Amino acid sequence: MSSLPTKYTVGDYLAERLAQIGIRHHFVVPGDYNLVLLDKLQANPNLTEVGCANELNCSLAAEGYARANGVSACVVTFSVGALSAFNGTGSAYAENLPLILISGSPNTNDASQFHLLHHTLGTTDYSYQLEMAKKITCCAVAVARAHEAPRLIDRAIRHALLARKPCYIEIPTNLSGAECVRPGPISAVTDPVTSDKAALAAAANCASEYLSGKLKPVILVGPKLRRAGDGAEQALIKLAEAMGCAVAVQPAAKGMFPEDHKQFVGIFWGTVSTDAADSIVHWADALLCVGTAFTDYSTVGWTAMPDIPLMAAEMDHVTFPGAHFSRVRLGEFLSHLATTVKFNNSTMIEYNRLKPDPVLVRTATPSDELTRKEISRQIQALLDSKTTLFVETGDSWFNGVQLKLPPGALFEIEMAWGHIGWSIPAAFGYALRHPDRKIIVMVGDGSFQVTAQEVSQMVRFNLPITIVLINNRGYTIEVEIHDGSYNKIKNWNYALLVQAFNGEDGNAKGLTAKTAGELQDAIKAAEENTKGPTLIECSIDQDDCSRELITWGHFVAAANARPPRLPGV
Ligand code: DPX
Ligand code: MG
Repeated sequence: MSSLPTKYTVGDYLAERLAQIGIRHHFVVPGDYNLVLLDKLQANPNLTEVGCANELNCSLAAEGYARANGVSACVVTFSVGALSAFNGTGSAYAENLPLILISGSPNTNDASQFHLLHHTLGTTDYSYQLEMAKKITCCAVAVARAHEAPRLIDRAIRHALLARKPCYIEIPTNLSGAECVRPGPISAVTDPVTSDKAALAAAANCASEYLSGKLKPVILVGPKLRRAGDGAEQALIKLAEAMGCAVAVQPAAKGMFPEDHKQFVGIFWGTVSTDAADSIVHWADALLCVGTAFTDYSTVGWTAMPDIPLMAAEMDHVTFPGAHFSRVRLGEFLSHLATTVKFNNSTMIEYNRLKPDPVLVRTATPSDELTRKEISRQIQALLDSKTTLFVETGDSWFNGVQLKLPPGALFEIEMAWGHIGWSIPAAFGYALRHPDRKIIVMVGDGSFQVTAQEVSQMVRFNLPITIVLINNRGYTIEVEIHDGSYNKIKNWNYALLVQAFNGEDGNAKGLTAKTAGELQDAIKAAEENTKGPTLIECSIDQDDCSRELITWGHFVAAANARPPRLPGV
């Protein structure tokens, strides 16, 4: 094993910083602009290189790794690589994940000599990639001289860690091996910004006062709660118990408040909510929104946007009706508020009166044709405290959101960016960091076709991920929003395809299920396959989709179709 260098280069500097912030795997696709850099990263004993099939998948694998690890790195070549990796970088931005996108770039002499170069636009201005990266990262830097690398690398990484957003670092091909100083203390990059004490106390007092003047408070949890880190999830449980009120959770935050907690009242997703969460959210006279994200999708085409003034506790500030406090960290705010707030369980009392009875789920007989409901019933039985469930854009969102998470089970969804195909590379990246977890992916046929190659990395790394592929022969969610012949796709033999990825030494299994009994057998086989991924192709009727998807689709379609508003009208 190589050891840390005595003489540092730009590449060594970057490698050491990545290792120091807790990155153990870096995702790469090689190209001649980044090869020396890849050698330097490889030489660091604390980093493991993970090659991906293409840069889109590479960036999405890093996105998934950041979900598991808190931060990740994706290393690509100039333009032909980076422009594809921008997609996963966009996801990391929308989903609040610090992904460090690193791109090799042309030799520093080429721009001034007006050379035309391969992999570029065929003009002699090579700044375009940096300019593009600025729009989709919180900090984009291009190293132009080796002595500037430490300052620029540290600045980009620190910004990403603080903002929970991606950053971009561009390193010319002739600078990765150029000498530079060794890294200084890592605390200069990683030390968090703590709350301003006065602002924190004022925010907590203001919130307690506001809440004490209300009769029906509800907490609504959003996806930025987990992204905030700093113990925010645990602090929220303490706050909820101090308040005693109902706690509803947005779909993208499923699992961020324990579903077995007695104050959990379901997933608030407007008319497609679970457990009637919407009836209690819309009854509230104060809504404490913790890291929430209100989008057209999460508000069901704006039909479920709460119409009372909102109290918003964000990752680094809080805003109430009539007040705003900057530099207040979410975890600290929730902990502080838990000590000052008054107990008021009126919304829990009401919720317990109106909550629906548990739905009785019918168990299919083995010979019954497979249905969406039966797939959900069987997946539900698989979930345990070690499970992480990935749900892909499509009906898998709705089917997944309705499952009950046992304590310890985790849930991953990419609802803000919504890139079909995300779940395969993201689950792969996540699994490398959490090989101990039981990873299940619910994915549709259309989504699978986008990034199917990354199953081959699951094979390469012997990861026993279970992929439940729901084959409804097309883009069903799009059918519900707006139908057309473009929503039909070419059918594949998915089970055979994943076995093709085995080459001569892999352990992937591909199985098909057309009946309830076949699915049961396939799940058993998947559990026995501990040395590689198992894909179960579940064939269901084209029209077998959730009531929730249809309802949601109608409202989203209506929101999409609003005519342009004329100025002044
Ligand atoms: C598209 C979507 O088969 O799932 O359950 O059949 O809908 P369902 P599939 O995986 O199909 C997905 C399909 C085409 N969305 O219905 S959700 C538009 C879209 C997107 N991302 C990208 N391109 C297009 N979400 C990268
Ligand atoms: Mg489909």
